[in-house]
Amino acid sequence: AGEAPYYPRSRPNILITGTPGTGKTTTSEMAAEATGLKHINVGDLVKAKGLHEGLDTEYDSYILDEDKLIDEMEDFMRPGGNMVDFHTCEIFPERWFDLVIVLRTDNNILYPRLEGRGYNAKKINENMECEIMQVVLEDARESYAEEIVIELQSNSVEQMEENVSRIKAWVDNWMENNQE
Ligand code: DAT
Repeated sequence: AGEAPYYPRSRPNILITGTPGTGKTTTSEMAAEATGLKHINVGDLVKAKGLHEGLDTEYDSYILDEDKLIDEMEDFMRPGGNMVDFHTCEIFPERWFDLVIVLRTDNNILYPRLEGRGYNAKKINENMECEIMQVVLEDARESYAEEIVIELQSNSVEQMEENVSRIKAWVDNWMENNQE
């Protein structure tokens, strides 16, 4: 297969990833509002457009059709300007993203968040283990250039606000450095 062509972007694409419950959707919505980038909730997109192969009843989650998802996203990712929110990061083409944020939450804070969502015990345990083993962080470091992957703590509202400010500052800086 040939190398994918590189398209210069007028605005950056940011990936907000992390274990479920770490605050991706809340942070992405606030950061999208602050930066003018578009919040793309990939889980919602998968459901709305049927980009899956049905429900995994054991974990009560959809089985992704990755090829369909990438095809669906390519057109709006190419020009940039997206704040992409998803718990998995290694399925996307590396060239899509200018910044990858991995949100992290302490065990004693994450557990009640997941319980509060009404997840079954199996799903809670699976997600707790994912966070403890830093699965998403390691996947991000394997899938993207080291210098674009940033780990941010997301335990409190104060930290979330700080994270949004950092993302906003990063976008402002990118825009300044990427003007034609
Ligand atoms: P995710 O999209 O990663 O699954 P979410 O944004 O839906 O997570 O957040 C899950 C719940 O936890 C939601 O009720 C908001 C709350 N929450 C998330 N991040 C938080 C933070 N940094 N401080 C306090 N509450 C937070």
